[in-house]
Amino acid sequence: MVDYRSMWSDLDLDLEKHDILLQVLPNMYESIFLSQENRPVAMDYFDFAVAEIHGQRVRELMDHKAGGGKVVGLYCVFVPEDLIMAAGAIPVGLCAGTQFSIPDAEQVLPRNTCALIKSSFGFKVGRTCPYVQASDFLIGETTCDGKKKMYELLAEHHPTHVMEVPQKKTPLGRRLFLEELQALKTKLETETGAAITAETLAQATAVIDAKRSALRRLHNIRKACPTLISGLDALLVTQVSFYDDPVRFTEKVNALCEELEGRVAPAKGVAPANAPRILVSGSPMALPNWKLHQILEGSGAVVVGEESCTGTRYFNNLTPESDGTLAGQLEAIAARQLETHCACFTPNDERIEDIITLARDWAVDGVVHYNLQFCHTFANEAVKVEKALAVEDIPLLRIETDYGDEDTGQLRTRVEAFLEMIQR
Ligand code: BJ8
Repeated sequence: MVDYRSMWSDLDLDLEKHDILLQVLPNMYESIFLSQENRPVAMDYFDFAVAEIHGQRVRELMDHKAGGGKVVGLYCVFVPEDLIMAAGAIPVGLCAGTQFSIPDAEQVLPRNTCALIKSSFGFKVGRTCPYVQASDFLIGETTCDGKKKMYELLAEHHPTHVMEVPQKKTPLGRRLFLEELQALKTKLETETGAAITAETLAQATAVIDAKRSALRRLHNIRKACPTLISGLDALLVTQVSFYDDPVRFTEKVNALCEELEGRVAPAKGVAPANAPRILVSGSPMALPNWKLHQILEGSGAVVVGEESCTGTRYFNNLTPESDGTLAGQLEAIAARQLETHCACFTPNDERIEDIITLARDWAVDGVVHYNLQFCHTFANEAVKVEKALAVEDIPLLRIETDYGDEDTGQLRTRVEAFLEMIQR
């Protein structure tokens, strides 16, 4: 086994606390993922990517830095990875999905803040995430109020650039976003010393589109009945996409898809054909947040899709054709990013249409609306989701939770009652 301690020490991690985190993860992973039956062999790579999450991938980032490259940390899918890559930097989506980092955050942030915000902030102030430590700077965004105020505090601990995301997709909002991308381009060029050109940007966009296409391919495979891959595994693949090398990742997802496509004819599923099919919709599930999927699939359902930023909102949109100039490419990227139907927008009716389309096309028996506690945007939008699904006669279960275990028993009881109601 490779010893990464000196690398972690160079990154100024709190080694004692970090050891505790590393002790918890393998057991948790083994009981949730490795115990699943009929798993595709190609999931081996993703198991490896998680096992080495604080090891090999961080080493790759450090090697890149040693060669003069930069690493840029992000918290939201509105930040375009391809623009960062076009400047020769590596983008990494930062961890924000565990209770482990929350006590550190609560020393500073109000307790009644969404768990995702607290978890990401806690990783920085507790010095337990090698990715944030390896990042030369962070890019925040003005999506929800909690996040944008947290970034002000985060900037006291780590260089942070905040880009403005409009609240409405009006012509004015679109112009603002395009200007924000131009400002981000300038920032990236200043930090990296590299010029972003039409060529470097086209190459980077092609890499990101290929990654998204592979994830879309996997998502489409989940239409099959019986289901060929568990929701837990599919969610894990999307979570890994935020920090892994994009070219290698795309290859591995396509290999997984090939294996799964070979399982269609023999109908080699991971659950019985009559298992209730669930679409999860709502707040993102940042690594290692597997709580809801674990409860749903542990209760006999299969999750066949995630309408979330760790799901379709991340990979559904490819970059529209541009005229090939740098200005035209930036416009295309802005258009792509603004197709993200996040609850931070008003109105955001496209998201409701997305949920209904997914529910129909993936033949789901019910939708579970997942809301992180204290996330007001998704909580309020859930009212509209509920009304729209009632009109379509699609059963809905609304869940509000955080990263703790205290409500697991209660959630399981509610999930089991829901599954009984929708049982085929
Ligand atoms: S594009 S969903 S990744 S902002 S859950 S922190 S909204 S209080 S995460 Fe998000 Fe970008 Fe939107 Fe997607 Fe705030 Fe809500 Fe917490 Fe949230």
